[in-house]
Amino acid sequence: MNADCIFCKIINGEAACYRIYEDKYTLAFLDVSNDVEGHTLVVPKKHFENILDCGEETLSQVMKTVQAVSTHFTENCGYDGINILNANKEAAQQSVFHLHFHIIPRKKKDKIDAWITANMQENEKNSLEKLCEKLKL
Ligand code: DGP
Repeated sequence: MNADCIFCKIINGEAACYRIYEDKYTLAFLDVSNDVEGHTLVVPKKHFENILDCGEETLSQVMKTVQAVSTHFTENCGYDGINILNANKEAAQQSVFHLHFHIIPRKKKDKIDAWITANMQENEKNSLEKLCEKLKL
């Protein structure tokens, strides 16, 4: 529990939300933006900033709920697909620093483009070979 965290307040009932699903470890609730129909956030009940500090067990509990809610949305709620989005750290446009995954329900003809747009010119790009050398784990 982090006293300054809005998602911790939602989890412990100090702040309101529209709950979609809850279990011992996780909570899924509608994103306040209401920008895409059914836009839902899945969070662990324990406070972690993001996937870089949360540990495997928490991540797997959260992903289990992401999968359960996504399955429910596609099988029972009339959506044709799902995007899962997640931001880690400010540079990646994380704005609430409590681990969360966005579930974005999709319909065949909704015209949403959830894919990242390229930000580099062709001549600025490293070859995949060089990138692989730099990045492989
Ligand atoms: P991100 O940029 O990935 O950190 O997304 C944070 C999301 O959290 C953003 O889509 C808006 C949502 N959000 C922020 N404050 C609240 C709140 O008080 N209630 C709910 N339901 N959602 C919130």
